[in-house]
Amino acid sequence: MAADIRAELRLKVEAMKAKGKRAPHLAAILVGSHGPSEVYVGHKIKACEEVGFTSSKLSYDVTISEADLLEEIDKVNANPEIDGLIVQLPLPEHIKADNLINRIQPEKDVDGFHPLNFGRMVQSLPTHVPATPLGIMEMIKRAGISVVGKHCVVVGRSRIVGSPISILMSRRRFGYPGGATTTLTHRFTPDLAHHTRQADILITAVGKPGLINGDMVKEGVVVIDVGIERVKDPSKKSGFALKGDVDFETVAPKASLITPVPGGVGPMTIAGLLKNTYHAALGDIYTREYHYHD
Ligand code: L34
Repeated sequence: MAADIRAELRLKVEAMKAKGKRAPHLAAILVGSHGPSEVYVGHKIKACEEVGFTSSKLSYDVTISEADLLEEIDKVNANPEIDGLIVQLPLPEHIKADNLINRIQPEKDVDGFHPLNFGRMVQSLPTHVPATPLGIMEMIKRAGISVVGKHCVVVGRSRIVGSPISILMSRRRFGYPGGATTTLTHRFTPDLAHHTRQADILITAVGKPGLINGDMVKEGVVVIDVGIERVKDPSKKSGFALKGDVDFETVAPKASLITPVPGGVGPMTIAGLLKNTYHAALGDIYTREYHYHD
């Protein structure tokens, strides 16, 4: 599906260029040398190349000050040749992510993290929807999964995934299926399994490998695993294996559909980011018409 989205965007970019417009341009700020972030940003840059976008990887030493980073964001904001800007998270301890995110011009905030964009999403208004939830909604739509009236259980209430996906699944907006009864569980939920067993659609975004096992789901469940952790594995050349929140071996036999890790939500997150960047370049983020589904 991610490859399909990239192919669709590639055609749109070609059409844009044929009309004499420049290609969409994504800039990504990366601070320090956090292994997974380097991999993820690398995949984002590669995906930009594949669809014909221009990209800029803006890498800074771990010692850079917050004030200097704010200046770098101001430069991107003022650059009319750049449509989208993301600040890859996590950041070093001495930098407050919110201060950087709040500085990004909302039209260029293709992560959808700026309070203005997040607030618009909560109000069901046209906006940049965060990339991972957007990728998940796109996946649900393309898989033809029926959502309206179903019970969706979300595990984890993060700002990047859990909170926004719980809102999107309960709504029927942004052109995506929705209208689920949604339960949002988190670290203070007693008896997590009581809730997960009721899920028609289970979305986990926690970062605890194996948190969800086969005893915790019902037959026929649709499982979307957003977790991605590096677990020591001496048999691998890298020394680690990637693991989601879901114990695939025991859950997959009961699931009607399940996403793998890797090769599931990760590539769809990148597809979501590309979609947002395309719309940032078109300039229709706040005026776009959305259509209801199902
Ligand atoms: N600002 N920070 C910002 N925006 C985001 O949307 C993210 N996220 C999360 C971490 N920090 C962020 C990502 O980009 C997670 N994330 C992300 C992006 C891509 C992939 C995974 C997470 C990805 O490419 N996953 C591959 C395997 C990657 C590997 O080999 O390590 C996959 O197949 O799942």
